[in-house]
Amino acid sequence: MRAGKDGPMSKPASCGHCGHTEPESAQITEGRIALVGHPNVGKSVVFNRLTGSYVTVSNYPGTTVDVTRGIGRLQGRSWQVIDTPGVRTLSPQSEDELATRDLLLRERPDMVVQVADAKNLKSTLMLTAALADLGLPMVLALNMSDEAESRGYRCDAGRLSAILGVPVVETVATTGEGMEELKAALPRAAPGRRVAYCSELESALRRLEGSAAAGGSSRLVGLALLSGDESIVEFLSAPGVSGAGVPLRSERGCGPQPDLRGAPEMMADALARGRELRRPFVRPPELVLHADREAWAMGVVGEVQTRSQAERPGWIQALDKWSMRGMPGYAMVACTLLVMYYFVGVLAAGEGVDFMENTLFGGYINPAAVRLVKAAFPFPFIQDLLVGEYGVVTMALTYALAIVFPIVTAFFLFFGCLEDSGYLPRMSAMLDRAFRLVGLNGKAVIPMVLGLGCDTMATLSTRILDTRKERLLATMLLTLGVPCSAQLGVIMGILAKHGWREWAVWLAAVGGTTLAAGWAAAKLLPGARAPFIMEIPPLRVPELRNILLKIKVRLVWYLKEAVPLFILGTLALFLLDRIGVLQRVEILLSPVTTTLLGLPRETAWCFILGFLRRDYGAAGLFVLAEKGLLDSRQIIVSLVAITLFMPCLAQFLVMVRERGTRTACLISAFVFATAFAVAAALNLFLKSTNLI
Ligand SMILES: Nc1nc2c(ncn2[C@@H]2O[C@H](COP(=O)(O)OP(=O)(O)OP(=O)(O)O)[C@@H](O)[C@H]2O)c(=O)[nH]1
Ligand SMILES: [Mg+2]
Repeated sequence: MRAGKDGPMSKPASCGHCGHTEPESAQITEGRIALVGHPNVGKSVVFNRLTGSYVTVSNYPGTTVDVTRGIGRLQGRSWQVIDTPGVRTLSPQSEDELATRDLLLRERPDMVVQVADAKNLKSTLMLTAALADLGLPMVLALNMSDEAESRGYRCDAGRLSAILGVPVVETVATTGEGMEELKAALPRAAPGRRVAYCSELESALRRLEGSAAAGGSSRLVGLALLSGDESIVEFLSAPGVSGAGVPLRSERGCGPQPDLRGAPEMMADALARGRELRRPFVRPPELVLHADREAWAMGVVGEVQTRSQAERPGWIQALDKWSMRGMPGYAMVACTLLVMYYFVGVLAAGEGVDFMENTLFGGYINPAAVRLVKAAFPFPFIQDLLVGEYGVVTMALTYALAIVFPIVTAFFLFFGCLEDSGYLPRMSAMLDRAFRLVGLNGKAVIPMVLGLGCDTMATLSTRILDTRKERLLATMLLTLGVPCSAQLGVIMGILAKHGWREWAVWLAAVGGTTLAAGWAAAKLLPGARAPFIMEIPPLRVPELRNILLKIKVRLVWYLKEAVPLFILGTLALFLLDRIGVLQRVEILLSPVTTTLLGLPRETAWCFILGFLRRDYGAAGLFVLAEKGLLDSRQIIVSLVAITLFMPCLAQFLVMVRERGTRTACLISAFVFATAFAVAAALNLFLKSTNLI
């Protein structure tokens, strides 16, 4: 079974944060099952269970930001299973929610499995009501029933099923409990019983459905039109959309959809009618709808759920209590960063790299490779190509495997634990105030922290942000001031060998530049900052199996993506060196490297490699620093320049896809100029003050 994703990361294992491969679009399937539900309720775990593949699972809302498809054999038949980004309602607030809503409208999957958090039955049912308005056959999976039980919740699933008119199954996706029952319930999927809204809303809805224009609009589309949901207007107005199977009929089920291609007048009429019918409402229809669904959901909860004495709170609950409270909360953020520094910077980048580089590669692998190559190839050119100064083994593989590999392994381990613990959303809440300074809210902490893992993936995660301005700001700040795991590890490894002053200057230069750029851009860019709303998941002890799986997927991705680029860069350097161009490039760039930044000429190739991958450039500086070719001032200046440097190639390509070519080029040019301007100013400052 395999999985694929509708995104730039859809190539096999093209991103370490996703474990998906190409969709099996060619495979004939019975139909499509969409997994839909609130963020962070276990949809991706269910997807992995149904398809036998792996997509990223983490304990924070917004892990899945794009639609992922896989094939599952259920009840002896092949089905296409679709994992979707989490949605709170079917009136999308962000790009990831939009992807789910549009998928449901455009593709009309044959079945929807609503995956829900059994602890939050009221909000679950409010989404169930919206899905019933969509009219697709559905099954409700009350997931996380282990946690619900431990908190004293009991749900009468049979009674709930009778009320909703759909099969209801209690599951614990992480252990697989209830999964067989879920599979067995799929053939019984049925469209949910619709909620009867207040007469005002129902009559407006009838008039909208009855109008010639929206003669077939499903109840959900009608409600969206009445609610003034701008995204539905955009969706309906998009060329060719109606031909793609928008449910323009009021009947339930998933029968053939009418092809309304070439009916833009009908759309325009429906939109105008929606606007007209909104007018007589005293309270906005969307508020009326929300209140009606809430009242219905509360009534159902009262009928089917009971709560007994919950388990006594343990140490996790105590930690949870302190993690978002003033000083203890900030102290926990500082501790987390400190642990990361010691684990990744001191242990992995110091001890780990020292062992790999000097003992394993320096003592055994490289000398053996030199002997082998010299014996096998009596040609100096080949010998230099493989084991010379710019040799594939002695440079590319040594950098990739001896320097960067131990660092990324440690980082992925630390990061996996952080992701799965549920601490990231708590950190978001604590840092909300700081992020407001740069025109963002705490929600942006997630892409920013993910950027420390991989800026490319983090650029995709900006989809969880609510406004275009926030997505643009976050993309810019990720490119400018957030070093990826490998680069950060190398930087920490270099700085760990120096004193606190070097650390402080690097941090102040990078942090100060990022804050200043964010603050100025927030003032200049039009648009507003959305309020900070994020569900805080329970703190959990990370599951070892998931952490190991994530590390494996990410390391395979690193080896597949980074190592070839390291080899490519080294080959380019080797050839440039051979034809004498490298020295000329070093001379050509010396007005920048030597005069402006006060660095040795050799640093030029580190920056050139930085275009391919920033960690490769940083690894070059690491080696120059080890050889004693850089003094303290030069180390700080070069590290500040490479930290603020351009996005790597992969990040640039994702930026083009997400924000457009023009914006990606503008951001890159701005970041490039800022990196060198700040490094040059820092060089002058350090020279004149003798601070270091
Ligand atoms: N205790 C418990 N934890 C679960 C269960 N199902 C999932 N989880 C955990 O819940 C967290 C979220 O799981 P995901 O599968 O990433 O959730 P999702 O709905 O795909 O989340 P988004 O993609 O962010 O919308 C992870 O830490 C899972 O290990 C369950 O049944 N019980
Ligand atoms: Mg997910």
